[in-house]
Amino acid sequence: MSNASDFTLDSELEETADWDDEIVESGYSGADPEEDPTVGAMQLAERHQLRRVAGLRTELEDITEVEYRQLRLERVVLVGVWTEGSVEDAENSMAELALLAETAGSEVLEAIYQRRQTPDPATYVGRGKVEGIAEIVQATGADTVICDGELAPSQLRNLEDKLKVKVVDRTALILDIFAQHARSGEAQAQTELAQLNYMKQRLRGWGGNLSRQAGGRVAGGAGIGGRGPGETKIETDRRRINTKIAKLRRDLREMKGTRDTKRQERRRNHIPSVSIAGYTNAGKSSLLNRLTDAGVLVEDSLFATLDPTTRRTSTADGRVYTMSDTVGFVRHLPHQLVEAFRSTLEEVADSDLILHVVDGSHPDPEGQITAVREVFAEINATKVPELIIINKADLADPMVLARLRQREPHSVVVSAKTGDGIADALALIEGELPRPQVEFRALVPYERGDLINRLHQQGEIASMDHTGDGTIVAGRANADLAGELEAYAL
Ligand SMILES: Nc1nc2c(ncn2[C@@H]2O[C@H](COP(=O)(O)OP(=O)(O)OP(=O)(O)O)[C@@H](O)[C@H]2O)c(=O)[nH]1
Ligand SMILES: [Mg+2]
Repeated sequence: MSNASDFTLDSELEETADWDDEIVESGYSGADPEEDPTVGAMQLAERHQLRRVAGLRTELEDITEVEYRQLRLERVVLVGVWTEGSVEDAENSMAELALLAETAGSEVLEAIYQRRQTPDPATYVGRGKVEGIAEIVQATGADTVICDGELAPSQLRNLEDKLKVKVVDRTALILDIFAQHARSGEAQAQTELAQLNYMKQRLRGWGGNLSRQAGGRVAGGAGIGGRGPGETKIETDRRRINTKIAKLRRDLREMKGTRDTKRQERRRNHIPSVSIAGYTNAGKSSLLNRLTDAGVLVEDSLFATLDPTTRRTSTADGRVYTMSDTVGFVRHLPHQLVEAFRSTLEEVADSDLILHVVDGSHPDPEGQITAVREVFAEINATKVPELIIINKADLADPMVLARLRQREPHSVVVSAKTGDGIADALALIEGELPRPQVEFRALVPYERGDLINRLHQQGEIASMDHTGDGTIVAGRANADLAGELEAYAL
């Protein structure tokens, strides 16, 4: 590696142009601040204003020595390590990191990635490349470097020592976006839980310092009497984090209880449920609005929706079912978030049908599908029937749409924006809803109008005739309702 004194980035880049672990500068250079604000940008302004006042909601003022920094991201340089796949994959990954950074409110000044077999265990990028990055950081006046992965605490520390600016990883960035976007008590608690779990692993000096200060005790175990006066600050911090985590888990269990009750009620009434899931920004909320007039927040931003919204709707023939929008997924969704949002995600696993929304205009829609299915597997949702909704047909390349249709035959192409394909999608959804199991034919007296009403909402009516003695009706109903109709069976 070059000496600091005679090091220049240009010669380094030239010298190493053919090396396997070259630094590649991607074309991405952030949003143009001179541009006229778009409607989307104006909608975003509200969120940015909010975050300036609030900062990180889970700021732990009472816990000292916490490695987790407030992400006052302003001017950032993105750094990635590209280990597999094509150049295009690497650039897509960096473009996504840039979008995430901008969603968090920062301005992206530069994006650099390095090709390596694996990230360097000490410094993430190759040790020889850290200086090059330091030079770029200085030249651009950046105050933060964001690395495209989940880094070990020691990697973050080593990089900060060398780069002299704040270094954060992709996981911290996503957690920060979630903290900014969480509205309901439940989403806030879930996000805070994920942040605390992330922080817990990053207490300064965790490990090394602890064993030193504990006065000769073997590293890895506090030993007898470890809770006494010899207890380190780090250990106190850790204990306080654990206490907070335990409280959040209790609160979340309570909130889950309320939700479970609602869900059981739906089950008892045999109301089928449809979940809308998919990659973040694919158009899930737009689709829910289009399909049910839900009026849910739609934003050209990543992770706009954190709070699931459920709407009652009905089929063309009047059967009631519910449709829910949920939190979006992303490649390598931090496991802390999957854990914390488990109860929200359980609803997806528990539904009767998943509408898996894919953005047909995205540069890598197949990659999105794969990433989303990985999360389905993690939350045990793979057994739920899945209908792929290829969205943004108005923007997408028809060739790409054809390619996706071929790969995913059980799919429908729509535009939530123009309404194209929405009628087809609805027909497919209705066809996929679970059918009531029991066939019946009955003469229902006119004073039992309540049964006919329930049949309209929960059953399938094949024929209905009004006669002098009552209504002769035939069709399918769920077991409960069929049981009640038994008394009037023909
Ligand atoms: N051109 C076009 N834009 C669309 C379409 N559907 C959604 N959008 C836009 O895509 C962006 C994201 O839409 P949302 O509905 O918020 O996406 P989401 O999947 O709910 O996103 P998150 O909640 O952030 O995960 C918004 O700017 C929408 O206006 C479409 O069919 N065509
Ligand atoms: Mg949404």
